[in-house]
Amino acid sequence: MLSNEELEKEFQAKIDAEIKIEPKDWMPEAYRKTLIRQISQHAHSEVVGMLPEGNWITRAPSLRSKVILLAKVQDEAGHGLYLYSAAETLGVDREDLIEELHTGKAKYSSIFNYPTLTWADIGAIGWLVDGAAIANQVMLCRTSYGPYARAMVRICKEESFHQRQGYEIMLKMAKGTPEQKQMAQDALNRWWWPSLMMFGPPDDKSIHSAQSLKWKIKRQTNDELRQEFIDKTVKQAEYLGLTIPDPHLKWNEERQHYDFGPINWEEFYQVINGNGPCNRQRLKARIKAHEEGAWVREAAIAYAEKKQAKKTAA
Ligand code: BYC
Repeated sequence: MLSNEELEKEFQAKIDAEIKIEPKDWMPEAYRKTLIRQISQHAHSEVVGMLPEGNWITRAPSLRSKVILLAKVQDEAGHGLYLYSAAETLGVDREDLIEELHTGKAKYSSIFNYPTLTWADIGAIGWLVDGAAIANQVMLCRTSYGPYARAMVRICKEESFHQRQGYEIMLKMAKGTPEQKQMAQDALNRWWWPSLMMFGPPDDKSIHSAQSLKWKIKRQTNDELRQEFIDKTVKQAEYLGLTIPDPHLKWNEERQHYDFGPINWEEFYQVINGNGPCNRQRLKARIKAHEEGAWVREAAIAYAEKKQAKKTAA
């Protein structure tokens, strides 16, 4: 029988050799815990993320835009389901994870605590929020835990469609009437900085990064991904004829990256600690939906049990 130390050595060797870790493989308890934390937070983000966009389904400006938005919001629910299922392979119960969200113990992405004030916000979410999500999630398609990596492949394909949906709205508004262009600019002004915060605290303040990089749960740091996102998005804003609300934004020839201004980390910590503009509203809406959906879960379980009983009797 191998000692814990030997098991850990074998585990790290597997990671270093790019062999995926699967649910029944031995893994350090801290690896399991980190994954449960990250995957469940990710699942919660997908589900809470339906709220700011769902707010605009009944007010979409055309049948076409309504159908597309409806499909996008449904995709987010699907992402939540793949991710809760991936978390369950680590030996946790979905109900317990949801309970942690509802009691405020578990985090979800800071970005969904901001309000969607106009239709242009739906464009900005697709363009910037889904754009930032893709930057982060492409890396996660190569994460070391098999079920998480496989879920991410499908999620990324759908997120690319979401990003296009948002950019199309922004393009239409930015090239529309002066009022429409102003709405697009206003949405960019409000969503730009919170989108940069999605990547998490700066590397020297990120408590989990070093270990997660060693275990290849993460493949790039928060700051690397944030920079990649900025570099890519500046050109897209230029094409739209919109101005990114950062007077310090400037191409740095030496670094071959854009320099950017200071991020308000005080605001970020306020938001992730429950004090953002919409935290209470979001949790209230999720709890209400969960309570009102109890009969659906009970009916699904009763149906499955009935089917199983029939099978056993046959
Ligand atoms: N918001 O040590 P760090 C979507 C927390 S949904 C809230 O760097 P880590 C979409 C962090 O959890 C996109 N909390 O952590 C859906 C930690 O606190 P705890 C969601 C944040 O894990 C619908 C503490 O700060 N994407 O795309 O190494 C519609 C220290 O941070 C945030 C994912 O969830 C934040 N922004 O790195 C449209 C991706 N940032 O847990 C779109 C998966 C940090 O110790 N997650 N914190 O209490 C990840 O890749 C990583 O967890 C993060 C953070 C990069 C987010």
